[in-house]
Amino acid sequence: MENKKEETKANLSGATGSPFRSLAGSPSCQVFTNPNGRCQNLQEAIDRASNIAIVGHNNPDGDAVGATQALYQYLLNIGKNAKVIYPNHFAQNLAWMDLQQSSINYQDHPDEIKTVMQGCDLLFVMDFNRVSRTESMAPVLKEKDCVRIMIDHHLEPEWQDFDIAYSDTTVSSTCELLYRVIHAELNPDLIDSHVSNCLYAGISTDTGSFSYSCRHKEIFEAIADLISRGLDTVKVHQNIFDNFSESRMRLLGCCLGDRLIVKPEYNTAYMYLSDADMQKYNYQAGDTEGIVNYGLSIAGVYFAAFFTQRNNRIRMSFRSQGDIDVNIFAKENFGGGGHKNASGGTSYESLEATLAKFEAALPAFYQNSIRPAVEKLKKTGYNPGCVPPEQEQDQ
Ligand SMILES: [Mn+2]
Repeated sequence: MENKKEETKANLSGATGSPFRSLAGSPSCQVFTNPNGRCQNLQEAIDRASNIAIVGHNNPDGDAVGATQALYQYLLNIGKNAKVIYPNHFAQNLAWMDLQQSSINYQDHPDEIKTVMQGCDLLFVMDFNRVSRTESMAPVLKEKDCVRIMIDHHLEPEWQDFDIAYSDTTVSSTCELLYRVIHAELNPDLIDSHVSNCLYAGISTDTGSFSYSCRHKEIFEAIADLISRGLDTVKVHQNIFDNFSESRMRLLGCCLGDRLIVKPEYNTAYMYLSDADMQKYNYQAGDTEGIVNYGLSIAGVYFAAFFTQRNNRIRMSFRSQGDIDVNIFAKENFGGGGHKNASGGTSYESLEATLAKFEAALPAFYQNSIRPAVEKLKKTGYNPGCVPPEQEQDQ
């Protein structure tokens, strides 16, 4: 696998033509079938498999949990033996999707996961496109030799690592893409109410409750179809968004009340939480999810950042609107990256040094990106507020 890594998308084409095609009914979805792969057909791969492992990315979010659990339930519905695996914990408000409470995480159960991986003959990689996004679990995935299938919506997949890869960077979420894949290549009649609820969970969380990445009519057509298959939109919303712990709400209060810095001269706002803050508010997995977006909800703020310190490591989230390219900002200043409007990075410096570095980078970023973008936004008379799916490197 390692030497194959050198291959680029351009030279993956074999003598028989391009290994890329589009998904039936979804021209924006690229399907890669590896010319050197072990299986060319999704249904066939599932039919042949005895033990299936379904993996989500590190810090699994609503879309990762939704897509893995929807696929898991789908496979159970056809009598398949499958296991859902995550590198670490998901947030407690997503737990309802793991109906059987049978998923396992590498952080707590490394040996059990190694055993599952040894016995599996089909591996699904959901909501990420490079093995490194499973962090500490990556070596286990890297060495596993079996049929690998990726379904994902992020930029720049490592195509050659998969036998079949479905990639669409224009959809809202992996859950929306999985819905389309099931329709085009599997059996949509097997989408039951739980599959529907999980798919909707991923779609609604990756669009910030339908506030971005949802301008296309197909997303609502999919939801209409899911409702006819048993989706309960109210129940899913309540489970996810009205299910926070008291400590998460108080942590949010701390951010907004005491840790918010607004820089109107740069159309920028940022928040930070120190290790001590996280401890004081009894931080649990997922508690800081979405907090960065509060910065953007301030009038006149088009660039928001959020810094969280844990165990001497600082995670950064950047969000922007319009043409403000936080992918470049994250890359140039913090070696991170992601998307134009949603990026992240990591720092191992102190919180003070990291914040100082951020502030020092603001004037140049304002001149080069923020100011022209804001001028353009103002000319259009309204704020398009376009934020693509959340993806942060090093998350
Ligand atoms: Mn996603």
